[in-house]
Formats: sequence, C-alpha cells, structure tokens
Amino acid sequence: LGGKKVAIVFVLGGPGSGKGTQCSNIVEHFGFTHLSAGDLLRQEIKSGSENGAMIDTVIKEGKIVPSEVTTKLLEEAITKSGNDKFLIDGFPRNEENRTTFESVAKVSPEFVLFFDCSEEEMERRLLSRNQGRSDDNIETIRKRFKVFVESSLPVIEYYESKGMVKKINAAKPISEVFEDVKAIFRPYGP
Ligand code: UP5
Ligand code: MG
Repeated sequence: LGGKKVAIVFVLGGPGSGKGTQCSNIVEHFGFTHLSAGDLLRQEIKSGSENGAMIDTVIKEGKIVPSEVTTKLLEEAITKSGNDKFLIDGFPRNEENRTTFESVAKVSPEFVLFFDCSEEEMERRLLSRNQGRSDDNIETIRKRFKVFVESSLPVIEYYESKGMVKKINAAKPISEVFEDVKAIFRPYGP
C-alpha cells in the first residue's frame, strides 16, 4: 500500500447474509470506506477490462476469482482513497486470498466481522433481491453456498483460532442486526 497506514475490518458471511446492507450502515455511522470485493469485480466486468470475461464466467459459476486479480483491485481502491479505515466486504474467501492479501498489503485486520445466518434464510433473501445479478439464480446460489462452506468458512476458522472474530446473529431484522454491529464499532467510531 505504498507505506499508507490503514485500519481494515474484514466483513465475512455467506451469500445473502447481509454484508453489503450492514456495511452501508457502518459507513454512515462510523466513517469507514466500504470496499465490496464483489462490487469491484462486477465493475471490472462492466468496464470491459481484459479480465472481464474471465471474471464474468467465474461469478456465474459461483467460484472464486484468482487472488491476484481481486487483491490488485482492493489495493488500488485503498491507495486511491483519502480514508484510512476500510470495510473489506466478501474477501478473503479462501486461504489463498488471505495469504495473497497479507503478503501484498502487509497488514492484518483489526478484527473480522462474521454474519452468521442459515442457508434457508440466505436463499430466501437472494431469490427475492431482484437486482439482476447473474449469480442470483437457484443453481448458482447452491454453488455459492458450497464454495462458502468448503473454502470461506476455513478462513473464518483461521481468524477464530486467533481470537479475531466478532460473530453476529444475522438472521434477525436489519435494524436489530445493526444494533449488535454498532456495539462492536463504537470504540472505532468518530
Ligand atoms: N437483507 C439483508 N439483511 C437482511 C435482514 N437482516 N433481514 C432480511 N433481509 C435482509 O443482502 C441480500 C438481500 O437480503 C438484500 O435484498 C437485502 O435487502 C436483504 P446483502 O446485504 O446484499 O447481502 P450480502 O451478504 O452482501 O450478499 P451478496 O450476495 O453480495 O454476498 P456474496 O458473498 O454472495 O456476493 P459478493 O458480491 O461478495 O460476491 C459475488 C461473487 O463474486 C462470488 O460468488 C465470487 O464468485 C466473486 N468474488 C470473488 O471471486 N472473490 C471475492 O473476493 C469476492 C467475490
Ligand atoms: Mg454483497
């Protein structure tokens, strides 16, 4: 990050657990900059970059984009930003994402916010979202759940073993989840 000193919170949880929704709330109240890895990748597709077609295919399959691609997008966004506190939403999604980011950014997160929610509830939310996402269909949703359990949960377990995870019950209504989130962020707020 070119020597830039930053505070990072990784916001993790299954597809549809409410990461994006709660990150918007945190930004409003606590002055963080929200970087959704998924949004950055979708922007790459739209911009017609050389990786766009590959990213599009990977997302439709519910798989994980190569670490160096996502890490570079995050690094650029952090460097460009005038802020020094970031919510990184939906990344790292596997152990390779984690180690790649660590070695490039040379920073470990303040903590990991983990939104815990049942697949049944997440599926309901994703199927009623209606924002035209290419991965919000039942076939891709099932693949996303499988990848989450097999590849992303181990990352959360890694941070858990270091005592760095703050787990939130994300199955409650949005405002109730945010009450629990606020209690965690209060020490970091303005
Ligand atoms: N909603 C939210 N909270 C609710 C609540 N408490 N009660 C009732 N409804 C609630 O919420 C989803 C929907 O639920 C919304 O309609 C919301 O109103 C409602 P949202 O806040 O959007 O949930 P979020 O967890 O952000 O769900 P999202 O679908 O974005 O999660 P994913 O992790 O699946 O998606 P992401 O964009 O991070 O990644 C997409 C794909 O990109 C991945 O599958 C992967 O292929 C690729 N990717 C990578 O390869 N690498 C990366 O590092 C990141 C992504
Ligand atoms: Mg999201």
